[in-house]
Amino acid sequence: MVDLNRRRSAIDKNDSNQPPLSKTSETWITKINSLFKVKSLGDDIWDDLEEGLILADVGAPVTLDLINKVRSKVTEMAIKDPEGVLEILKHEVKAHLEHGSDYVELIKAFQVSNNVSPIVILFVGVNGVGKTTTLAKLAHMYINSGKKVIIGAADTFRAAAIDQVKIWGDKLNLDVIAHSQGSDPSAVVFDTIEAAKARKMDVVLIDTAGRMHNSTNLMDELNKMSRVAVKAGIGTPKTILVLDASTGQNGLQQARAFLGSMGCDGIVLTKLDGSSKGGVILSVYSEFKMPVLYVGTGENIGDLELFDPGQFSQDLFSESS
Ligand SMILES: Nc1nc2c(ncn2[C@@H]2O[C@H](COP(=O)(O)OP(=O)(O)O)[C@@H](O)[C@H]2O)c(=O)[nH]1
Ligand SMILES: [Mg+2]
Repeated sequence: MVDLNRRRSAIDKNDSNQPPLSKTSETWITKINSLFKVKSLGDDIWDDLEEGLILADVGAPVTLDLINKVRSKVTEMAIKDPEGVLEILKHEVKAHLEHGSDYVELIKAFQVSNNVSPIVILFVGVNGVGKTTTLAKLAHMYINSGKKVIIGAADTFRAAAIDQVKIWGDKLNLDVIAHSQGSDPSAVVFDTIEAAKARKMDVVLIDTAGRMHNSTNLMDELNKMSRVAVKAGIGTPKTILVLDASTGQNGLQQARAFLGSMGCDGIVLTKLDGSSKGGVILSVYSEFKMPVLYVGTGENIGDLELFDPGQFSQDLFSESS
């Protein structure tokens, strides 16, 4: 079982100097770590490991894949000591999170160079996952690296959604292009891009809705927003899919259904603080064929981190956990 008391105390320590990702790891990997704190390995180890990974939200396919890989390496290398097996597990988790060169290419895709036409990023995902908050956090990151950012409030489903973007815009001192509630989201995208070109912006961030007010298909609408950007002459926009880690495997399925045939260019996994068991991060690639780009670790503007697979797998199995 996942130790919720320990989890809570980790959250209470939120403001300590501990790196946020290690808070996530404290719950489930503690349990898995303890499986290997024995003198010799029993026959139950693989079943216990499987249970531990599933409880940690890793998801059955990835769990089985990981265990198969670890088992065959352990046999091949004739490893008998528990610590040795744990080392193999760490190595396989890291390899799984890195996915070869995919991750490095991904980071490059979101780097913005000056003096070229602005990059447009659409934030998509089901309701409540943290799209708007993530947009604001990413805006903050781009501002900190000296980029000029403008926001389009294309979630026109609720007036409150438009207000939420405006509030972030005020806080960050950024221009927000907004129309009235119920208006055409693509028109907002068009106006935001025109404003971006006129004001020589580097980055255009577009907030979108998780659903539509009318019978229009949301996917059609998102595709239309993309076409608007292409027509405006600044190339195909990038799409960031936002996922909520606290909804675990269900959240991944929901997002997959939501995304349908539409692809995405990057994934942000939010709410890795809170009650998230974190293991879902290992299933993201299997579902979307894309590594996680950023992780959200709180509700504040600074609570977004570039995901570092090497560091994450270190944290997961660190001695302090
Ligand atoms: N704890 C935590 N809360 C988050 C995070 N990201 C977003 N939220 C919260 O999740 C709720 C929904 O976020 P919002 O950005 O409005 O979601 P949207 O409907 O997808 O735009 C808000 O209360 C946010 O403060 C995160 O990384 N950690
Ligand atoms: Mg929103």
